[in-house]
Amino acid sequence: MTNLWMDIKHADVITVMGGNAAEAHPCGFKWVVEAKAHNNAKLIVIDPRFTRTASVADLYCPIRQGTDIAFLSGVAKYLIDNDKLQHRYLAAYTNAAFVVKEGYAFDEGLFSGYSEDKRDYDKTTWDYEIGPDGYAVVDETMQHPRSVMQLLKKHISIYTPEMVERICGSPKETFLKVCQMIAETSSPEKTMTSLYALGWTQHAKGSQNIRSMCIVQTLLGNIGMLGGGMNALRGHSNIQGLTDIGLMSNLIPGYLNIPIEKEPTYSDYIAKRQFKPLRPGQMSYWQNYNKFFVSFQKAMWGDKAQKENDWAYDYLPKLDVPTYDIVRGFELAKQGKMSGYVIQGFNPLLSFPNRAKMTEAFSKMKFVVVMDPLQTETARFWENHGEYNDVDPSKIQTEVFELPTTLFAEEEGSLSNSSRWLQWHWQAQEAPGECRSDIEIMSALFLRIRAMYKRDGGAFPDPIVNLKWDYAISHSPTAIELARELNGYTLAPVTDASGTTIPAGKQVDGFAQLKDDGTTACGCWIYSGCYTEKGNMMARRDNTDPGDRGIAPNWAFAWPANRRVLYNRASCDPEGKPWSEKKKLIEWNGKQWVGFDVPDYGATVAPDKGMGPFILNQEGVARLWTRGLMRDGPFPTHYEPFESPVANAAFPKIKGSPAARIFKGDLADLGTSAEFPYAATSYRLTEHFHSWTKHSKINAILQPEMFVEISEQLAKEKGIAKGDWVRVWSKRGSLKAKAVVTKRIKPLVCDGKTVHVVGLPQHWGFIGETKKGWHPNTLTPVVGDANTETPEFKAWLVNIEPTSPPADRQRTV
Ligand SMILES: Nc1nc2c(c(=O)[nH]1)N[C@H]1C(S)=C(S)[C@@H](COP(=O)(O)OP(=O)(O)OC[C@H]3O[C@@H](n4cnc5c(=O)[nH]c(N)nc54)[C@H](O)[C@@H]3O)O[C@H]1N2
Ligand SMILES: Nc1nc2c(c(=O)[nH]1)N[C@H]1C(S)=C(S)[C@@H](COP(=O)(O)OP(=O)(O)OC[C@H]3O[C@@H](n4cnc5c(=O)[nH]c(N)nc54)[C@H](O)[C@@H]3O)O[C@H]1N2
Ligand SMILES: [Mo]
Repeated sequence: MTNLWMDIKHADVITVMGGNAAEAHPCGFKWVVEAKAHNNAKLIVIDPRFTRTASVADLYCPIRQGTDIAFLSGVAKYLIDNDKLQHRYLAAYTNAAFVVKEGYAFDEGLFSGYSEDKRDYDKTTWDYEIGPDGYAVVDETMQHPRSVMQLLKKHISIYTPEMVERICGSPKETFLKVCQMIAETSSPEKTMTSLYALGWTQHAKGSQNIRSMCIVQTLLGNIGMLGGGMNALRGHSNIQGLTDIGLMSNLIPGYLNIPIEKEPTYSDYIAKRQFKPLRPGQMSYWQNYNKFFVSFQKAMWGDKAQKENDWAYDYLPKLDVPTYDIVRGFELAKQGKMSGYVIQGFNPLLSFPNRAKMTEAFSKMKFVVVMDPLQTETARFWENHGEYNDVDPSKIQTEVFELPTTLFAEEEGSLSNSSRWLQWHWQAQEAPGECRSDIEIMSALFLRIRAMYKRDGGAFPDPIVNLKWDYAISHSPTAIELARELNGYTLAPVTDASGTTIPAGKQVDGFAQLKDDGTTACGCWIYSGCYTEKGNMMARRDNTDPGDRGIAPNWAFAWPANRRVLYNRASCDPEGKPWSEKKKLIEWNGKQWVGFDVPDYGATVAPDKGMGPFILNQEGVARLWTRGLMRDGPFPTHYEPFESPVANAAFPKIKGSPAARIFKGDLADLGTSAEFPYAATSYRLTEHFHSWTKHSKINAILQPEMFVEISEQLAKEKGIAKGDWVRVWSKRGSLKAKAVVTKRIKPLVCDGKTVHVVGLPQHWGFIGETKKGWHPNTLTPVVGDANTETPEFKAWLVNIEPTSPPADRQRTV
């Protein structure tokens, strides 16, 4: 979230699109209810299904899954055509006036530089024109034909209300009502918050779905504002923490990156990351990258990371491909090139796409280690469960090790929530049986591996044998020890910007004190400030909220620097005065920035210095056009899902997202709308959490078995009655479930064709207290988002027919 949960209460308009917050975030959703009750806020829900969130909306608009870019580009066009823009914000805080380099082009759905063979772009032309002064060229009139504003107008010109209806199946009148409600917030006094989750991310163009709304929010001046922002409602209790800590093959904690093969030396690596300002007077905060990086290396390898060995740069792996993401991992396993998998809190046999492929991949591995407090289908992938898991164990040689772990309530530590708050929690009870915490298991594993390397040597044992591991009990580091390391500490006396000298061996106050000369260590720079000399900031529980801004600065710790609303400098006009007194977050008092939140800006940088509010960006402003930063284009473009019921009405030649990676076998596994005419999607229910609550009796009673939701119209066409057993199948697999025939799903008309939506909730498997059933991933295709590789779980094709119950569910008379 750019903003935070409590901030939603200040919104004037709330758009839930690409998520179902009432169902999946029922506790956080109370802030939506609060905004409706006390701020006269209007709730808009845009979803293929009439959801629990839609049931309390002021306006519900149906949409075909996978078409949000067309819809939101249509909204942006409406705002521009009807002059519903926050003009001063647009001119001062966005790149609307920047001039793009000659050579950049967009034609028939493709940007300049496309290579069909590589399914990738050469992005050389995706940049600004650079003037003789070394800075990006700006045309303040925004009239230059290559200014971002003119390019944007042209790019979205095709998304008329008629085109939106053709692509999305959203009735034109409802679409226009949505536009009008959203347009109200172009006033500096009014804000809209955008709440989204997987309905946007789980598409081959997931990141661009989000970008589309960023464009809308930027045109409206809603970023950095109270009750505004782009707010990703996160998944598992610590999934925000997972991304922050960089648990991805291409990341280092704090959104730094793992080097690539083409960066063999530290100087190659760092030259590409310490971005120089693109406008006079900008901050470009990533210029501090080296301080965060060197401090990270010191936290990892202590004395072994020295200036002389480039801070142990050689200890880091160098990627030969963009990522070793999970999709690639299972592809390699299927090809017999990945022989083992240590799985920690993950049940991929159910939660990853194309079950048949997953089973094949697991069957080819030598070993699988499952660390989990519960039994999972993944740990039992080799076991025959009749038609629910029809495998032959005698043909599977994979060795499976199950290591029982503790659950969050059995340990202390911190969880990072969607608001970027690091919240400490305390142990509630002792763990049962022989289970151990994840930390203890990983530590034991590490200590044994290190001992083997010390004993036997190897090609390059240095990164492992030299890892700094100085915890009081080496096989059991405590959560506090780890938190202190993430915060960072001094290794020698350090003088900060205010001239204060901090002695060696002290916790730093924040990332501003980190150095690139080896005198500080820090595990994750954005978490710096969470555990200082004052103690555990994450354990703070003072909910005092001056000015009722929803900020509560002394409750837990928010990254970065305990800042609650990102880009909050943009809540003031260029002179430093809040756009709206009612929505004041910070202001310039003549000497410094003061207010309810920690300023996201140089604390004493005066407004007349003209520094932009988006201080991490080289240009200091928000990007309507993203240069070469996205793999699939600087503007979002409507592409159909890889399996789609209709052709692309905007760019008929293009199938799927042109820059999304897809492996050969997975491409061959795609079906067509002739064989599989219905548009399927998958989603959650409040009563279950993924596949683990099926172990709990109460949840199993509340939602005992798998079902499939279809419209009354499709049910009639297919001769399916409420409660009948149906078979749903795709090119990749087949499952059985009971039919729920509902008014909540209605057929859509897209480009003159009736499209039926088939909905599959995703909480059942073959073990646990619930009835045996299938996960929708028996059916889903393997293709990921072009930028993140998140699988396209939300839009694929199926067929459906009435069927007989599974053998164990047949009634005997
Ligand atoms: N009770 C409960 N809560 C949970 C979870 C759980 O399992 N149970 N899981 C947690 C996790 S890990 C996550 S990531 C979050 C997910 O939170 P959400 O994303 O809110 O959950 P989903 O049910 O996947 O909802 C997606 C919604 O998007 C809609 N949708 C699908 N495709 C599209 C599309 O192309 N466009 C639009 N506009 N809408 C679309 C679906 O109809 C559905 O209503 O929930 C978290 N909360
Ligand atoms: N078709 C379809 N597929 C999807 C999605 C979708 O919307 N549609 N959503 C995707 C999303 S957003 C997500 S997040 C994934 C979820 O996919 P998974 O993460 O595979 O699903 P969970 O069932 O939540 O599995 C988490 C496991 O962690 C275990 N666990 C809990 N606490 C601990 C702990 O402290 N330590 C350890 N070691 N284990 C623990 C639980 O017992 C559980 O078995 O599914 C994805 N798959
Ligand atoms: Mo998730």
